[in-house]
Amino acid sequence: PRVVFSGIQPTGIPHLGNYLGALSNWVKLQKTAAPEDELLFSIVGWHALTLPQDPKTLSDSRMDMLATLLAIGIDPKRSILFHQDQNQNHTELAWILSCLAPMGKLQRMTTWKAKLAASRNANDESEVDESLLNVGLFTYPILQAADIMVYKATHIPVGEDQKQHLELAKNLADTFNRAYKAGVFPSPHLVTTPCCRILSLKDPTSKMSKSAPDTASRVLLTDTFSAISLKIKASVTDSLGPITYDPILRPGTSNLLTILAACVDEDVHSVAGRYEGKGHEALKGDVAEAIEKMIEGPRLEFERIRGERGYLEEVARDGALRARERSEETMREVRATVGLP
Ligand code: AQP
Repeated sequence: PRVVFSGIQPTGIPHLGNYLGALSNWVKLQKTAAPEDELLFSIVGWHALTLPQDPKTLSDSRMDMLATLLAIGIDPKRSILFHQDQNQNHTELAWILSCLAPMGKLQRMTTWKAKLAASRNANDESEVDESLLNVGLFTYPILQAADIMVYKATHIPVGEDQKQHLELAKNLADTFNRAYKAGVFPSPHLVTTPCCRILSLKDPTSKMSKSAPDTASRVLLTDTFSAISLKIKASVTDSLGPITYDPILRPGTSNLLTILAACVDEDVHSVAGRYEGKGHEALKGDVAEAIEKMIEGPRLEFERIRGERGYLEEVARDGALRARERSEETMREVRATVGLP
C-alpha cells in the first residue's frame, strides 16, 4: 500500500497556482487511491515561521486553510487532515535527522542559495536584513524530510520546485538506514502533478505566490467572479497581436492560456488554437469565466464551513490525534534504533 503525504503552509488563502499545481491533485489522489492506501495532508505551520508572520494573521490563516482544504473536497474521514504544529513528533525526528544531515548539502539547496544571493545583492550593507537569513530557513528542508518520514510516506505529490527537497529526504532516509544498519525508512517518491507552474498576473517572470505584496498578482480560491474578472482583465500581457502560445516571448499571454487549459482540462496547444486571430479581450473574458466555473463550488463551500468553528476544531482535534498515533509507531522504532528508547 502507498502512504501519500503532502503539505501546504498556512500563509494565506490558496491561489490558483496552489490549486492547479498541488491541491486539486490531492483531491484526485484521494478519489483514485486504493482502499488500503493511506493519505495524509498537513497544514505546515512551523514552516510558515521561517518568514516573519503576524501571530493573529497566522492563527486566522491556519483555520482558513483547514476550511479551504475541506471546501475543495479533502475528506477528513478518508484522509488524515491535520496541523503539523499539533504533532511534536515532526520536530523530534527533524532534530535526529539534523544530526545526520551534512551542512554542505543544505548549502546547495536552491531555495537557500536564492535567499542568500538576494541578501548579498542588496546595494547597501545596511539593507541586508540578517533576521531573514535565519537558521530555520536554512534547515527547513530537514523538517520537510521529517514531515514525510515520520509517517514512512512513500508517495509525495508536490510541485517540480520541491524536487531537490525530496531528494534530500530520500538521502536522509538512506543515511539513517545505513548509519544504524536498520531498514526503518522507505524511500519516498515524487508524484509529479499533471499541471503546471502558474505565473504571477502582474509579473509573469515569477510564480504566483501567496506572499507576494501585490494582491492583484493572484486569484484566490475565495475570490468572487467580479474580483476574478478585474484581476484577469488587469493582468500583464503584451501587444504582440493575436493570441499565440509562446511561454518565452509571451509569458503573460501564455500564462492565461495555461490557466484556461488547466481549468477546462485540455491541452494548452489546442486551447490556443481556438484563439487564432483573436485578441486579449476575448481570451481574458473566457479565462475569468473558466476560473469562476471551477472555483464557484469550493468558494461557496468555504463560506459555509468557515463559520462552523466547532466543526473545524473537531476536524483539527481528530486529525492531530490520528497523526500523533500514526507517527508514534515510527518514533518508538526510531528512538530504540538510535539508543534513546
Ligand atoms: N505558482 C504556482 N504554480 C503551481 N504550483 C504552485 N505551488 C505554489 N505556487 C505555485 C505549489 O503549491 C503547494 C503548496 O505551496 P506552499 O504553500 O507550501 O508553499 P509555496 O510553494 O512557497 O507557495 P506560495 O504560494 O508561493 O506560498 P508562499 O508565498 O507563502 O511561499 C506546493 O506543492 C507548491 O509546489
